[in-house]
Amino acid sequence: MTDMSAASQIYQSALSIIEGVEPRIAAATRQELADQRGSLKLIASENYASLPVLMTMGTWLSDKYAEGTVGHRFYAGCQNIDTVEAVAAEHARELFGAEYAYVQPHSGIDANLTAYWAILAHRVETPALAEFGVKQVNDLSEADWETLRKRFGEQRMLGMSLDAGGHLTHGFRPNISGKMFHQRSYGTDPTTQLLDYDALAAQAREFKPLIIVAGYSAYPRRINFAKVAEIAHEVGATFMVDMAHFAGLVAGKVFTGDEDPVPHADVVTTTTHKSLRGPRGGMILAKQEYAADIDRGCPLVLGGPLGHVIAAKAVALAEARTQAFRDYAQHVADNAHSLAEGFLRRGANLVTGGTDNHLVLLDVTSFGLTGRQAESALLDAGIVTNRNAVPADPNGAWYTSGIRLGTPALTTRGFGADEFDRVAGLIVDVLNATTPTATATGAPGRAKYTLAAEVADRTKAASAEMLDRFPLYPSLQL
Ligand code: DSN
Repeated sequence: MTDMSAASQIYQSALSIIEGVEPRIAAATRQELADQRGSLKLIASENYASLPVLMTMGTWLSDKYAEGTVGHRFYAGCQNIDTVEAVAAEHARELFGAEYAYVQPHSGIDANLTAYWAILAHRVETPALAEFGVKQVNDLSEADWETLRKRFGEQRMLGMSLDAGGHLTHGFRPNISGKMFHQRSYGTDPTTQLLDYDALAAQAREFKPLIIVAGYSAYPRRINFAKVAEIAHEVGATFMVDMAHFAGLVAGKVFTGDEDPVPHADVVTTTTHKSLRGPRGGMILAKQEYAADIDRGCPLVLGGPLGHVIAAKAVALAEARTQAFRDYAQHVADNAHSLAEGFLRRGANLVTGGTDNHLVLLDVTSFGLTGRQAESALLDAGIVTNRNAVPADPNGAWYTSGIRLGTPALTTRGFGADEFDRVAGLIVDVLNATTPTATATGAPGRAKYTLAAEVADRTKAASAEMLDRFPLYPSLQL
């Protein structure tokens, strides 16, 4: 057990030392703690890492360059980073039952980019090298290299559409994946808003992608990964799952069997800081046949590994192996259910009519608001959320018609089903008290609004009562 009064002293001392060098950074760090303590954090992709995880990031492991992999580095003196990386990878393999784990990616985007290049290397580059009779790309003639570069650019990817809850890194134009691949999207059934596996299968048969990506950042339902794997393998695609949002539910054994992506996918990517509750970072799990290509991630795509963050990943993964974490993961899902029921009971509309994971997507059009207005009004009342498109969103990706809400962070503080039901009530009250401001022509605006001040005050008081009962880092006297 960590001596938490010692933790308090450590952070007090660290902040005083930082204050002596750059007081604005110490002040912003203190203020961030105060802000996080004082608001209802419902951003589905955020959490609060444990003090051991946070402390592990604040060390001289940051100072070492270690490009390469364990035991095979481009720098001397990497024995301690080797230990750190090997421990993190061992925990990841054992926790998720993966054949192989790569713990170096700095973020989810980096993990996906590394995975895509590894899949391209495995599926396109390696066969081309054999075809051209060489062992490595440097041995290719200029003409053969041009042929291979062209082949990289011809590959196809099938991913979930953004308005159904997919992620930019699944082949969309604002992300480099959209510039690398010809992309098509699969969506959800227009009536049920649930993933349409038959339509996905039909698209896969017609489009014949190199990669099918499953996973989401705003779809409030579980996915049957066994079914998608069957489709992918029928059409000869590599099946990749981006479990960034729900890795904690996989680690905590809430998603098992067909809902656990690891046994079914060829490659699984994730972040480590969302429901998994670790440091900010990324990770890749894969079948052994992809290991050698993923190991080339640094320096192929990634900058030097962050030893201090990989160490914190190891600590977080060790925490995720405990029964306490499994209980936490179950509470995350139970609390999302309670939040959803709270909305439905109060007459609000939810995309797909509910949730069975860690997030809820509230359609705010019935309140006469855009997602942007709802997001801002909720923030004025001390509730931190983010706006999100809903399927076939009439307000587009900027203003949107939805608010995405997740339970991982407040569940870490100790909120239970009753508190989440109350949170649903507070949100409905705020949205009912928010009125769009008309534009100069008299049409309803999409950004500006007014919120009744007494409702904002009442909401802050009700939130403060719950936040006081479930303090963040209670042993930290800062
Ligand atoms: N930023 C993460 C999220 O909010 O879902 C994913 O990119």
